Amino acid sequence: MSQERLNNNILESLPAEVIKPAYDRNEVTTGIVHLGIGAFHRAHQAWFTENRIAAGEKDWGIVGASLRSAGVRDQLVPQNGLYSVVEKSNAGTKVQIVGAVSDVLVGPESPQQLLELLAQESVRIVSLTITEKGYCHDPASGDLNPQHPDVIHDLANPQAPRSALGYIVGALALRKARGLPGFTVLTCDNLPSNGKLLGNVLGQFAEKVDSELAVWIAENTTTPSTMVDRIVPATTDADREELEALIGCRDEAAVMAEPFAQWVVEDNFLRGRPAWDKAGATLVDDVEVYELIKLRLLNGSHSMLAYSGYLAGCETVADVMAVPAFNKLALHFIQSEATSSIEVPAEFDIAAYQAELIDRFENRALRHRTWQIAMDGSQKIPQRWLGTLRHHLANNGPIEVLSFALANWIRYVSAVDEQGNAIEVSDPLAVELKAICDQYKPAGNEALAANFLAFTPVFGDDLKQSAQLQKAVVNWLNKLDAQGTLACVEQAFGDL
Ligand code: CS2
Repeated sequence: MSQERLNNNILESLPAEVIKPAYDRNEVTTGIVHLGIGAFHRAHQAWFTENRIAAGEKDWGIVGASLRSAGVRDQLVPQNGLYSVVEKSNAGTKVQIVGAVSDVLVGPESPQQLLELLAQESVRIVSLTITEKGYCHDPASGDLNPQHPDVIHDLANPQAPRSALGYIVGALALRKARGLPGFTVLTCDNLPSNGKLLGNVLGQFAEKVDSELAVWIAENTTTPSTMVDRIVPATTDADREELEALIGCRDEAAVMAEPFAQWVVEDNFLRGRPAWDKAGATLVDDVEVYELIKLRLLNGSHSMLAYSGYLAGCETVADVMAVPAFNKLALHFIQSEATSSIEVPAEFDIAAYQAELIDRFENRALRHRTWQIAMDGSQKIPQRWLGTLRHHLANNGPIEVLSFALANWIRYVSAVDEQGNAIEVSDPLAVELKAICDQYKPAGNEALAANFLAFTPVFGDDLKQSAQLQKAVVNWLNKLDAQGTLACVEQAFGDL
């Protein structure tokens, strides 16, 4: 039998070692609306903000919104918005209850209410974790995809949008009409130059609504770039049960996270911000190099390990890292291909960063599924792998691991694993990618690689022209066919 749900009234009775809000939650007002209130936001931006609210910055409370399902609202609202951030590592477990989120709206249920909330004057920051595909852009070019079903829908139905862009532009139109100031739109997704990309698609979307509004938006919003980093696997029922035993109440909205958390933010806010720098974030003039390092080293190796690890039968990243050949492969990729594609500033301790990454991937207390990271490859791979590849192709650099990674991705999106079992591929372009595999695999790996690399939404127009890349991918596809991923990794990287 489950015990009572976490809520305001039982905070006092929680075990002493649990960190909890020590401020009066009734005094907090809403300064931030967050679109896409999933586990990552709760363990990252909301957790940094909690620190500032606790320090007395009470006008930066958060109201969250889900643009798809009611799941998070149903988890959080019965708990008065309270949830646990459970830090897990080999050193142990630490629980903190976060009180920064006061309410959650569900866009599809009440679009008008969400538009009105976003138009509220006290709201000065609208932050986003809507995943890569939420930007309705073409991943290869970074431009708005005018054929995106949500873009078409939102332009036709501005009162009941589906996309974050539709909500933001709709709310800014209301603010303009009411003579209210704009707001800062803060993207917290793993995209390159994410603030610029957001500003670009926002401007292109607004232009389609009304060009005068587009000008007003350009003048009355800022879109700072951010680099966000914390490993936050999807919470499982087993996690919730373990937590219940620890804190003596049920928390449906708990999030599991590693102790590490990093947030680098371009300090370009229109109407102020919480002093996140005092909570451990780094406020800078230019985020790009931090973003590049993180996307290419962490996310790049994550995706590489996710596809190959999944095919090798490993359920979690820690399982992959427990295979010695994979562990060597990860370190080799991080130290060579990924790092050498970037001009790392002299003051950045890259060796420490690389070593820490390996430790983080090896964290056995977290169950970060390879399948979870493998999701949405078409939206992730351009910024995680292809910038690195383009750099090396242009400079005669190494492409061994990334061509291996691409071959594994091709195998993965063919949707059948090495044992002949179906893979549940979750990707907005899954159908198109599988169709390429089905059509060209029978003609052999050369035809497969050539046509795969010619898929412009991911690869643009240039990569198909590289005979070197194509040859390397074909070579790996042949090896994967002959040996399977695990034996292939052991043979190719086991002696590194
Ligand atoms: C992961 C990221 O799911 C994924 O694709 O690579 O969510 C990763 O865990 C975070 O970016 C870490 O900050």
